[in-house]
Amino acid sequence: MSERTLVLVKPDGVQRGLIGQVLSRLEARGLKLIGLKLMQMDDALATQHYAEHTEKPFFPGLRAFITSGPLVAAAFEGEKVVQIVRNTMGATNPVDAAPGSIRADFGVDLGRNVIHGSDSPESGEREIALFFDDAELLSWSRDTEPWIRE
Ligand code: DAT
Ligand code: MG
Repeated sequence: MSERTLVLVKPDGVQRGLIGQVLSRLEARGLKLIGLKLMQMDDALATQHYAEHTEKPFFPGLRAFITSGPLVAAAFEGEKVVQIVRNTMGATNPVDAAPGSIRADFGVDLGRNVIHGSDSPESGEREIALFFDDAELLSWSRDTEPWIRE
C-alpha cells in the first residue's frame, strides 16, 4: 500500500545551509518526491500542524522556532515511506539519535533537530493537506523504479 509523508527542513536547517544535504539523503535512499516548496509557517499553520502539542509546555518555543524563518516542505510517496523517513531522520532528540541518521549527523539539540517527518500514514495525509494544494502534488512515474523497488 502506497502512503505519503510530509518532510520539513526546519528553519534551523535552512539557516545552516542544509536543505540540499537533508533532501539528498532521502532522494539517494530511493524515496520519490511528489511536492516541494520554500515557505514560512505562520502561527495558525504551526498550531494546526502541531495540534497534538499545543498544550505542552514546550509549544510556545516550538511555535516561535518553526515560524522564525523559511522552511522547505516536501512530500514523498511510496510503500512504507513514513517509517523509512522516520528511521532516516533518527530519534526526536539528536542526543539519542543513531549515528548516521539525519538528526544525529546534523544536530545536537532537541529544539533544533533540523527535520520533521510525519509519524503515521494518517498524519502524512493530514499534514500534506495543510502544506500543499492538490495541484502542487505530482503523480509521476519514475524510470528508475525497477532499480529501486523489486
Ligand atoms: P518528532 O518531531 O520526532 O515527531 P514530536 O512530535 O514528539 O517529535 O515533537 C515535535 C517537535 O517538538 C520535536 O521535533 C522537537 C520538539 N519537542 C518535542 N518534545 C520536546 C520537549 N520535551 N522540549 C522541547 N521541544 C520538544
Ligand atoms: Mg511528531
